[in-house]
Amino acid sequence: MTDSTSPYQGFKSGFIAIAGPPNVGKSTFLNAIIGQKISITSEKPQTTRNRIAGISHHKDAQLIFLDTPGIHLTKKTFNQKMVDVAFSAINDVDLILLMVDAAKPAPRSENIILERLEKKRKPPVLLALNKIDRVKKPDLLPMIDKWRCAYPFASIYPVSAKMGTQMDETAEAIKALLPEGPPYYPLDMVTDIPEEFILTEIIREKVFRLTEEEVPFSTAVSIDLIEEDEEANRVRVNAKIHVERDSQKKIIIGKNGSKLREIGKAARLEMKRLMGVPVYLNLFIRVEKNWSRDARAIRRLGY
Ligand SMILES: Nc1nc2c(ncn2[C@@H]2O[C@H](COP(=O)(O)OP(=O)(O)OP(=O)(O)O)[C@@H](O)[C@H]2O)c(=O)[nH]1
Ligand SMILES: [Mg+2]
Repeated sequence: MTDSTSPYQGFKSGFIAIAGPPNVGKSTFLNAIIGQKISITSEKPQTTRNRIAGISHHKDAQLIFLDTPGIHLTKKTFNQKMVDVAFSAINDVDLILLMVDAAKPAPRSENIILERLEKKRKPPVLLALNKIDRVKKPDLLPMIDKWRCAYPFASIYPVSAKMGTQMDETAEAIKALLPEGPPYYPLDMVTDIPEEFILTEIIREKVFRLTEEEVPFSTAVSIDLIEEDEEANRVRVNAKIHVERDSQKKIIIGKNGSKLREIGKAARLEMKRLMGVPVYLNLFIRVEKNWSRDARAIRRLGY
């Protein structure tokens, strides 16, 4: 209901943390609801490592979504850091969008999330059952009933971030749950992350998608140079791929440099799409022994 005495005239705004276990489609959902790719995605878990804001502008609302790393049980220093990032992002928001994979039986990590939320009992939690394109219709209602018993959710929405199913409906439900407030960000802003960070993420995504086993998880990327060459109408980017072992460096380079070329080409094309000009990308590989176990190295690499 619109309160005529409200300074915001019914305009809704607020922060929504997208949280949940790894690989359930949180980043895919963020990109779909923003209508632009700002957060990297992959078939592997633990793709997202930082809190990434995406701003969705409506005529009567501004929804600021925070994509977060997947919450999971772990003993590894770096993974624990990622989980901490996720929990700290859900601390200070107006709404939590808890996302789970509807096509999978619930793993334990959902329980640790619900237990934490239970203790706080605020803010409201909207449950999104994602990947319903993979669920048989008759299975859906019993699943919703099961979740309804697990926690007092503000509402439950079956969605498919990949297919774009029920996205508008979910956005409307989110809007209804937000307080009235001002638009916090300028109307042309879609994210708060700097371009340099997006470039590192693009490269990291290609490593995630094009390498296997422990290699993606041992990879971090840093940018050494972004230089606009106005005359040639292109941008030069020098970046470093950090890995933990010599064997991983070999894998990323590949036979006669083929893997590195593949990573470079995929990254370059996406950078061109993002920046609107051709990109000349130079990739270097550096072995930083066991960086993911060393808190200082983790910080140095931007986490
Ligand atoms: N079938 C199907 N696949 C989906 C859907 N949404 C996401 N995916 C796929 O699920 C995988 C994981 O997606 P991400 O968006 O990277 O998942 P995430 O939750 O952000 O993962 P982390 O960052 O690792 O926690 C990718 O292969 C996506 O294409 C969906 O609605 N349906
Ligand atoms: Mg993600």
